[in-house]
Amino acid sequence: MTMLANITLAWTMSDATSGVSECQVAIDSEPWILVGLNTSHEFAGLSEGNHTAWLNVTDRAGWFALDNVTFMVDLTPPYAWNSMYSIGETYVWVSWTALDNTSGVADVQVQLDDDSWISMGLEKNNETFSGLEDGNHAVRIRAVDRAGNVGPASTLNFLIDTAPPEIAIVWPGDGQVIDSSSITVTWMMDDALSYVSRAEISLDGGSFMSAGTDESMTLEGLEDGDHTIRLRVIDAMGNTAEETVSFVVEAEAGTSGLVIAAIAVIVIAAVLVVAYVALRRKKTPDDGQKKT
Ligand SMILES: [Ca+2]
Ligand SMILES: [Ca+2]
Repeated sequence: MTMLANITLAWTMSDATSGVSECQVAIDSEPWILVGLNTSHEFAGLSEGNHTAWLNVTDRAGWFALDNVTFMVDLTPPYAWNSMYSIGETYVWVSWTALDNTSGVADVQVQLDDDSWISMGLEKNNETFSGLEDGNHAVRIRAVDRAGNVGPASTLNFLIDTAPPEIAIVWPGDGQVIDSSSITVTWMMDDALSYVSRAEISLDGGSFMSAGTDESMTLEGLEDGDHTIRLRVIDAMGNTAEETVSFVVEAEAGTSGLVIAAIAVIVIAAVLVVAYVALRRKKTPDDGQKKT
């Protein structure tokens, strides 16, 4: 669909001696149109591009004066788009490119969230918005052409997240005594603004082992004694939360308990045997006396 415009040509005229007789107007190379003593005329259906409007004013003596004006019809809005961006901890940096194939770009305007549009002119092609609060934000960029047409906005949606994830170690409890050399550490984690990227576990100051997005990790071969586990959870923006839990492993204590019980049984059995032998020894002399 070809877009067309209606343009009104307006003028002033005077003739000090005989007075104006009549006016004629023309557009580009079209024929002259008689318009009497009117001082304006609308040219309908002009296509986009450059045009020249002509005015010919004749006085009663037959003298005439010519004038013309050249102008452009621009009905196509310009375009602006976000070409690059960078999102920092509490800021966003955006750059843009703007284009208008008809009259040319006159201004680029930028808007943060619901703030007012800011004119950037043609000198700048980037802007930084800093001090942004946590949450979702949007930067919109649009261009205005020399005819005043406002182009569509190009929108960059982004998230600012400076809050660490929420975490809690569920197992083991702090100070807990565990009778096994194997332990499954479990925890809960969540991130309100972005998402949890990964969890890591360190045992007794050792290097962190990634648990991915799991909420548990089994550690085996723990020696008896005090142990410390550090849980580190990292969100999508690199914010980190840490929690530490200390516990005691007494895996060997259970076995020694059994050994003590076994020894106790043996001792009791030995005592019974000794008692039985003693009883028999008491009886034997009597039997012997009876026999002799
Ligand atoms: Ca345009
Ligand atoms: Ca977060």
